[in-house]
Amino acid sequence: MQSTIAPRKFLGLQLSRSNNGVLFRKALSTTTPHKPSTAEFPHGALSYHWDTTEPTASQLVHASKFFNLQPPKFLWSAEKFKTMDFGGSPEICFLGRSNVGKSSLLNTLLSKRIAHTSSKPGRTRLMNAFAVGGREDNASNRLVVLDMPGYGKGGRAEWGKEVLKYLGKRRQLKRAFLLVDSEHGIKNSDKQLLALFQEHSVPYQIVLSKADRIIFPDNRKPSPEVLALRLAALRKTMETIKDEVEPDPEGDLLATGEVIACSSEKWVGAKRMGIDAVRFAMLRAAGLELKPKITLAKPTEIVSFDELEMS
Ligand SMILES: Nc1nc2c(ncn2[C@@H]2O[C@H](COP(=O)(O)OP(=O)(O)O)[C@@H](O)[C@H]2O)c(=O)[nH]1
Ligand SMILES: [Mg+2]
Repeated sequence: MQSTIAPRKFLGLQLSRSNNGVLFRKALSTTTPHKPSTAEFPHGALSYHWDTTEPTASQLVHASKFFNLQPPKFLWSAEKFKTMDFGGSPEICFLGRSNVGKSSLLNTLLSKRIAHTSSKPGRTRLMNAFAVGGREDNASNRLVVLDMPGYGKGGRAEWGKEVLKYLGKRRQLKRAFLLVDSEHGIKNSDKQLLALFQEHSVPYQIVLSKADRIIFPDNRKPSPEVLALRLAALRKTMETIKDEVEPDPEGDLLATGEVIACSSEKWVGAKRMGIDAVRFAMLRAAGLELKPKITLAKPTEIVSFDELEMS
């Protein structure tokens, strides 16, 4: 590798002298990809909680460690519900239209390119299961995550049948995560799936994918005003989704009262957009999240009303 000393800038060119004294030049990119620091980016604005508590900083750190302590394990692939392996660990699955970013998100969440991704819709044809956390000999602290075939363009009806059986019958399933494109919102095919969740009493949650396309569409640092406008647009999408999944606030609710926007591709400082928040939501769905310590109040003597000394 060519090491350099004392680079100088001149007319948009970076002049550098290599170790052997030869001058070479590099064009200075005028479109340097923007890498905003964590401090300047309001990560919390990527989530909208109307019926859940926001995770604390230590819960997010715990979630990140849970997913990174050891590599995820591929468990099984199944085309048919009846050929799926049984297992005792809680399960969550990712569903959504073809190309919405399910497999990419899974790879990012699991910190490994373990699920197959493609720019062509309909490439995930099987239900694929991966294990996160836990140990070989102790599956109790383990989460099983499923990547599912997509529907819509590129999806196939017969896979849909098996996915439906899974949704209706799988006891280990704790929550289905429905991935919706941040730019396009909920489509008709998503609505059909929402109706199926209701029909089969499947708890679910919406996650918005590809949020980088809304927040950093040109991959450059926006001014604080522009960033605020883009975050407001994202918030509006999340509020619309709330209305779509929760038409009757008094009804029998299967929807988790939160939406998280994330990106599988965009780093903001040392973090990817929304990824730890999604990890936390997955753990909370399975009851594996870091629980806040509850400090009990000191027992106090209960005095009946009659015994109260009135002054
Ligand atoms: N900009 C952007 N593109 C993404 C993101 N996630 C996935 N993609 C792209 O979307 C396409 C489909 O992704 P994939 O994960 O295979 O979608 P799936 O069919 O739902 O599993 C691929 O070309 C990905 O590179 C994201 O967070 N941001
Ligand atoms: Mg896929």
